Amino acid sequence: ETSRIAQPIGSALDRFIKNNQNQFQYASGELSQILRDIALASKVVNREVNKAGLIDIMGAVGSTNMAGDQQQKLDVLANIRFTRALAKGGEVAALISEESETYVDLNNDGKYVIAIDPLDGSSNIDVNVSIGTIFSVYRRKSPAGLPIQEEDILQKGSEQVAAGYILYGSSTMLVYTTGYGVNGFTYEPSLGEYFLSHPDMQMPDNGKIYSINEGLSNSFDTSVKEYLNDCKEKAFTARYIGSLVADFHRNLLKGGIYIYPPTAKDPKGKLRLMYECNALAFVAEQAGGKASDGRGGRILDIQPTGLHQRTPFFVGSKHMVEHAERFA
Ligand code: P6P
Repeated sequence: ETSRIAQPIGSALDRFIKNNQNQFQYASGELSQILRDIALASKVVNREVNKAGLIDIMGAVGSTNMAGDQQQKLDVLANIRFTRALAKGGEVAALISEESETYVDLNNDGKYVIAIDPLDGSSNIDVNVSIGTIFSVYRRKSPAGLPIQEEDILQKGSEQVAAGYILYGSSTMLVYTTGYGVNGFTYEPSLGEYFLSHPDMQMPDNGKIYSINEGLSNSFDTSVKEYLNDCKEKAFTARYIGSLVADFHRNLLKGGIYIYPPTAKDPKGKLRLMYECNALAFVAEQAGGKASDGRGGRILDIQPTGLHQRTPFFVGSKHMVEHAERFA
């Protein structure tokens, strides 16, 4: 394993973006500005997540979000931070967020649309388990300067021009793709900078880790039950953190599959297409992995019909997803 020496001190993320400008749509630097805005907001959220136990921002605010989750104070804080950072950048026309029922108009002159889950898995904060931010970037279809149209908002995942996540874990990482591979940056809080720690991330083609909430298995389709039995016959390892970004990230590094299948409670699956699955599907494919609905339907090909629609989600090592699909 070559030692991953972090880049020299200085805004390594900025330098990486500048050096890879050709990988960003339109060399005008708008997309790279969006990534800088997201990185900046993540530094503020990281600080708030890390001190959540110390000040009264724990617990629920007594309202629920579109996922039906008890809105955590940090959910709301994170949504404000990312919305503000993206609004200030001026490049974003509209924002789709788990925390908002409708999309948020930011700037008609903006050329991009962002879908974001500002803090996924936030119910884990109280028990100090890793959580994440998930984001997708789309170019708007309608001309800049006009009001946002539905065609700008309900775009297939294959239309993403960038996507990624921030994992607030034992260390905080920013992992993203602009369609030219996947790169991981580790945050150094004492310097307030992200450093390129995982260049050109590749998801192992195969693996022996499966991530699924087996507590719900009585309501799984037979095909999922049969696949899980196959994993157990092969003595695979069950790892389920209950925080999508953390489970996804571990599988990206070590190989594995994450499954959120249809259940009695969520017949279409629990996870949201626009701001959870599409981004991770783009990252997975760019790292050599696969993301489907478990029946051969490519996540990135799904034409959305609603901002908060759900989809079954099978994502991870290519051969593991393909094998799981054979049981369907
Ligand atoms: P369950 C968190 O609420 C989340 O959206 C994902 O981060 C996580 O993988 C999943 O839901 C956990 O859901 O039903 O297993 O508790």
